[in-house]
Amino acid sequence: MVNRLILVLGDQLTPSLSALREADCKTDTVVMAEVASEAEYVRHHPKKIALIFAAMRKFAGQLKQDGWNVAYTRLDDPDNAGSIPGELLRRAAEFKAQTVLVTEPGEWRLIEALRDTPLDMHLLPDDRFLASHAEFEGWARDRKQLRMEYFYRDMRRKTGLLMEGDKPQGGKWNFDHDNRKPAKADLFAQGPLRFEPDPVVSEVLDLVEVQFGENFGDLRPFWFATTREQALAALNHFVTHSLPRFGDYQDAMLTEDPFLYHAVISPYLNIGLLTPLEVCEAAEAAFMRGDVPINAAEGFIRQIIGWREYMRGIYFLEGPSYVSRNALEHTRDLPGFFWGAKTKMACVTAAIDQTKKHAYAHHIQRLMVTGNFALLAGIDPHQVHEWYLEVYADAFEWVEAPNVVGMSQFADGGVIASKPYVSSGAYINRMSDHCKTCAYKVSQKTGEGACPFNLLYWDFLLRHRDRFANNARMGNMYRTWDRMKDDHKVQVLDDAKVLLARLDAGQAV
Ligand code: FAD
Ligand code: DLZ
Ligand code: SF4
Repeated sequence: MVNRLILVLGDQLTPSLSALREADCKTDTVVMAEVASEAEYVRHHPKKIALIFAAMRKFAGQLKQDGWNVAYTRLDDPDNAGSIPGELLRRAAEFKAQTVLVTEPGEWRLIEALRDTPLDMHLLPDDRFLASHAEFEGWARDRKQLRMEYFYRDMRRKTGLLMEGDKPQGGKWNFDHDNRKPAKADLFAQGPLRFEPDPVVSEVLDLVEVQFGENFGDLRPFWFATTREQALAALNHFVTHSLPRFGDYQDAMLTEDPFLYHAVISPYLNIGLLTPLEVCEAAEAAFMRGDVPINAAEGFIRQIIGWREYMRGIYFLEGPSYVSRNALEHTRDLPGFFWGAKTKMACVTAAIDQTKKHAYAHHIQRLMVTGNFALLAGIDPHQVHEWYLEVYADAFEWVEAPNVVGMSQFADGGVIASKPYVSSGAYINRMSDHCKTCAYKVSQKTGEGACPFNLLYWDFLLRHRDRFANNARMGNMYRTWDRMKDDHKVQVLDDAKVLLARLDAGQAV
């Protein structure tokens, strides 16, 4: 009998993982390792590291109870080789094994590192996702534009979710039109289910505090789910309390409420504690019972079988160079306020404070506040990419990079987005309560107190006029600009220049 190692990574904590399905618990050894190379290749938020280590330890414990041989390496183990390939080589020598089974990692960096080892490496498809690489490639082939909406419809047909025969429930594929309600200050949402640290979590928190306490982000209070049972309870809590209003307030932002009606399950989905299909089935069942309206159920399911799958498809289709794209040739450094330095912009302060506290910000904050600012200001997209990869508990490259490099920064030149996601302060004012307390005035278009988003919006559009002027979805913006008085235009662009110069000089904006 050949001894085999079964590698299970920190974001592969799913009992039905393809590598575990292929393995034999009587003869194979599962290898799991907390390693410096994964924890340090970017400076992850301490909460993200704690989530992964605690969930890994508990998953390993469960595997042992289920009868598996598990070789688990803790970060502070003196024999720890410091990297996944290093740990595999060490365990291969220990167990006299040459063959490794592993479910394909979600990052090119690690796929390449595994392929480079001298071991007999078998990479199995990650079938926790609905669409295989071949299926996505087949869908993308011969299409001029890779728009998510059409991919999503195929996934609805494939899964049968919210389908009546071959027709979508409610007569429409997409109910987004009903999902644009702005935030009201008295909006009351329960927020996510929180879990008290148990001894395993507490031990991990102490380790992370010592090893990664200097990284950006608050380690405590820590309340994430770290087992499948807890994650299922968090999902159930969301479906009961928040899903009914998820659709209505999906794009809303409130200074005092980071979570609103969002699910806060992406960290659990992305490390494997939940599977996408079971999450969608829970939402569909709530709709069928009459507990949630169609716009909520459809909107939520679209995020998962549509956007989430589509992003992964793009990441693997476009290849390892995708993360380095910079179609708009943006080179400015990321301003210090992304790391907590002071900014007078109330919307940015709220998004970054919440990120620091919770390793979480919801989609519109990521896209229309921090992402929008970085794009308008012309920040180097690679720095933006690394920031997002570091600060969010749900950030793994297969999903983070297409969202940041593609959707948010347009650095892929339009593979994902048909136009850049940019807006002036008016959008943020409509969807949030931030502008009421801001040092800047959202209604002011020029001068000292003008909202920076108002100034940078036009500066961005003018900088890139050659590229975007003929984009059918952007013509209106340029026509609005062309109708403005010349002296106003000069003032806007001069004020934007001053603002960018202050940013470059490291002054508070
Ligand atoms: P909800 O709003 O409740 O949505 C439900 C689920 O839908 C999420 O849990 C998630 O699994 C899925 N989903 C929604 N939108 C997307 C999307 N655009 N791409 C993929 N899945 C989606 N999501 C990540 O999981 N990891 C990331 O690193 C990440 N980086 C992002 C960076 C930027 C610039 C932007 C604009 C979006 C990013 N997203 C990322 C997508 C989205 O912001 C998060 O999935 C969402 O905020 C997670 O919180 P939630 O569980 O409360 O989501
Ligand atoms: C993100 C992460 C961290 C911080 N630490 C570990 C670790 O110590 N061991 C491990 O197996 N995985 C870790 N991960 C998750 C990997 O980085 C992840 O598998 C790859 O980025 C591919 O998605
Ligand atoms: Fe943000 Fe501008 Fe509103 Fe201030 S005024 S909160 S900077 S959009």
